[in-house]
Amino acid sequence: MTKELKLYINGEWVDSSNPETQDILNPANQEVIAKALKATKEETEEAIKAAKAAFESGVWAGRTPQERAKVLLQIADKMEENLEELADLETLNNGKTKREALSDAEESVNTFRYYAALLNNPNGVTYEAAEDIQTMIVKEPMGVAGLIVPWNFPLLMSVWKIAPALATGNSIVLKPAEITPMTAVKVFELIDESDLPKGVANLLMGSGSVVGQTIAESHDVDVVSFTGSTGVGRGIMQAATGNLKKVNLELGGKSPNIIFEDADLETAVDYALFGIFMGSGQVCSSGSRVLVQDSIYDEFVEKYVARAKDIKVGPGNAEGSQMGAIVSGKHMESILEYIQIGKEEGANLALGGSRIERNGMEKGFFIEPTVFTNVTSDMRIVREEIFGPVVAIQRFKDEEEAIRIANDTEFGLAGAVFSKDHTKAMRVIKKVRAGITWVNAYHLTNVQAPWGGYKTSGIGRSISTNALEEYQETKQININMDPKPIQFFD
Ligand code: TAP
Repeated sequence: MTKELKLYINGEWVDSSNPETQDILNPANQEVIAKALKATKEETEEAIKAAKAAFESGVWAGRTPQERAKVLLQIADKMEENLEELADLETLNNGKTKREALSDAEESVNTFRYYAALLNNPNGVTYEAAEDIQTMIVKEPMGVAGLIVPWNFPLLMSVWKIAPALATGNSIVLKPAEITPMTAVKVFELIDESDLPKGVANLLMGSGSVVGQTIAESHDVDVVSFTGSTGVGRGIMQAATGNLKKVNLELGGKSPNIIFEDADLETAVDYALFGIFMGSGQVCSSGSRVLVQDSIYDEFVEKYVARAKDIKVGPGNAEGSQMGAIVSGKHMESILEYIQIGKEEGANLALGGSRIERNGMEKGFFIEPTVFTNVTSDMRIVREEIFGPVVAIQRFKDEEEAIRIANDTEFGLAGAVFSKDHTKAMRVIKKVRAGITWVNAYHLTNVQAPWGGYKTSGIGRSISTNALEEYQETKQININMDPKPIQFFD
């Protein structure tokens, strides 16, 4: 029988009054793998109320950092024990390869452990502000954190929010993307087995327009952390104005990957492939614009296309698959539409461009690695986020032009530079207006480094110590060490 995914409110798995359910599909073959309940507005409000009551009772916020760390480590251990299952569920529901899913699952465990470790550090400052006045700066949890997650990294993006929000003593309400709830449900099953008090963590499946919007608008939610598209992010920010809740937005990108003529060509080609085709290009930080210096452009393209042609596309759980499925039929259509737009705009389609419907991929959503060359900055395939395995390779003359083209975008999420001249590479990367950057690499990152974008790519930072601040209030306490009248009106 198909598994039914229930809502998790106030420490219980519960039904919804909404008779409508969401079929959860395997994008590699369109098989229904589960049915998810869809929370109503009232049920969303109920979950928020439960989170608020748990926060106000102090069952979690009132625990010592060491006690909270212990629970985070418990959750990490349980996730580690279930690593294979988490990875399999992610592959099944999102379409990514098992290798990618395993790496996400391992990083999720690391993330819980990292925040547990941070809790053992002193947090706060105290200083003598004036004679007999000692000032303390303390950090406090915000209250209820609304966490809204996209479908491209359903597990890792959930954990990137859950771990710092819980570490800092908040209660949470998590909404996964409607089409990819499988791993979030598994994480909550593990949370349910841990010592986290009831009501602190709540999980709601359902639509963005009902559940997501209710979270963003609720006056009982104190901070909303959202990862998703720039368009929806704008709406979240507007919805948050009612109670002026804190907003953390991780949004889209159209990131430049600049390859200079003095780069190690093999390395640059290799990372430029990894930069866009990892996750089938459904990665916010993808290097979807490769900028190559004129003098090596043709050689680069030749090598790049030859390597891209060899990428083995296939079901994420099939032996040898290097690039998995696109998450949904709807998203696949949107990518194919962009490929058509690219052709009509006059870009040269150097590789791919079609859906794959052979070799066991007949029923799934698969797209060939697609390479456009001879593109210009005014083309929509260069300006808009496609969020698929489609790369645009553009020419530049010199350093100045590379920087100008790189920054000619509304986004500012990521960027990279390839050159053996480290001084030049540093000079250029410092001028790229983006929050996540690399020199002679792409996509490599770690939980200790803040993640987020400039410009329309977002506000605030995920992971690292920065993420603690996203879920904390800061208070100054001024202590009079020698209480006597101030005599201001004498
Ligand atoms: P969105 O359509 O923006 O959806 C993201 C989440 O927001 C989903 O849970 C969605 O729910 C929910 N949502 C939709 N409408 C909402 C509303 N009115 N109010 C509140 N929540 C709402 O993005 P997506 O298609 O899932 O993901 C792709 C986008 O995310 C890309 O642009 C990508 O760049 C971006 N992304 C960015 C990052 C970082 S770190 N910057 C990471 C991953 C993805 P439903 O699923 O129910 O619609």
